[in-house]
Parts: sequence; structure tokens; C-alpha cells
Amino acid sequence: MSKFPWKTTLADSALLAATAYAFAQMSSSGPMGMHGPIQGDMMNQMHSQMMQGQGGMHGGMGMQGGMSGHGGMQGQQSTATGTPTMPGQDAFGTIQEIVQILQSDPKTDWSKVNIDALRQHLIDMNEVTLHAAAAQRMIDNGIEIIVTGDGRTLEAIKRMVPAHVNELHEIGWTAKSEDQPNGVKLTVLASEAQPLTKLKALGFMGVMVQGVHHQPHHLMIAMGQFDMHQPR
Ligand SMILES: [Cu+2]
Repeated sequence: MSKFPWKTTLADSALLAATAYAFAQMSSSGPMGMHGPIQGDMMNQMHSQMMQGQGGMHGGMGMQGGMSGHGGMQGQQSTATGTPTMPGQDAFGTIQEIVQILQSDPKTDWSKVNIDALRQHLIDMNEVTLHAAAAQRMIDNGIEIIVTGDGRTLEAIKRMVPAHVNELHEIGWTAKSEDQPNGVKLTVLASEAQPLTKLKALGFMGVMVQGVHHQPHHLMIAMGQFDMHQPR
């Protein structure tokens, strides 16, 4: 597994840590809250807590020395001189957060928990995000992207891109994927809400990050309720 370089950036880590904070807050109401109509509320709560979390983060990144000129900010830097929050690696932090959520919920069914499935999905995300090749061209009123890779990257492309097309349909986008020998052809059509200029600018990853399904899906994968590796 050492062949996967776990690249990360400070910005990604900050967002991840902020999300981790939000999930930690959510876990008090239990992960079963992800289902049904309370999801909207939960997303709002998560968003506001992410904002708070991000405020706190800046102190955790060793910036307190430079913050002295910002007056009122000082009072909010509760983590400035406290416990470090960065997990060191984004997938590590994601798994750590999920395990903490599961451990803090007495209803967790450990006979179904599958952390390795989550790890495999995070490897897929790493491959698709960092290692897949994406050749984009304009078509009539849309973009077509040939996404290719070898070995583990190819496996990840074939799992993630078609699954993401289903998620795009859920949020009202017109998209399709077609299997190819060394990858997948992803086609996204423009609409009033998603004009061609925007699609062209978004490109492969800009399209792949649409929606907020990964966070709840990661918990479901870990709970053994959502197997990314089985055809759905
Ligand atoms: Cu994911």
C-alpha cells in the first residue's frame, strides 16, 4: 500500500479537521440521524459548526504569533496554545473521525462495522483525485471527459465515476458515464443552472466534487450499510 503517496495540502487538512470537528459535535445525537428528514437540519448544523471549527483551526496551525495584530480574534483561539488537532494525513483523519463516531454511539453494531471498506473507498478517492488522467473536450452543449488510469487507479475510476453520475442525477444534472477499456467516458450536459462556460471551467474534478454525499456515505460504508464495491 506504500505506493500511494498521501498528498495533502494545508487547506485540505484545515477543511478536514473542521469537518472532523463538525462530526464530533454531531455524534452526540448518534449516526442514525443521517437518515430521513432530519438530514437537512443536520447539514445546517454541520455547516455552522464547520464555520466555528474553522475559526478555531487557525489557532491550531501555529498562527497565533501572527494573530496578535487582529485584536478580537485572540479570544477565539481556544486551541492556540492547547492540544494539536491536525491528524497528520487526510484519510487517516477521516477514518479516525468515523471510528470515534462509532465508538461514541452505544447503538453501533460492531458485527457489521467495516473500516477496511472505508479505507478502500478512501484509496479510491485518492486515486481518482490525484492519479487519474482526464482529457476534456467540448461537445454540443456540454463537456466530455475521458478518464483513464492503470491498475488500482483504473479500478477506482470504474467504481467512482459511474457512482458519481448517479449522485449528479440526484442534484438535477444531466450526465452519463460509459465504460471504456482503460477508463470511463464522462459526459455532462449544460443547462440553465449549469451553463457551458461553468462546466468547461469545472472540468473533471470540479464535476466530481458536486454534492455532499461523501461525508454521510463514509459513515454508511464504515457501518457496513453501503458497499461501494458491490454493484448497486
Ligand atoms: Cu468518499
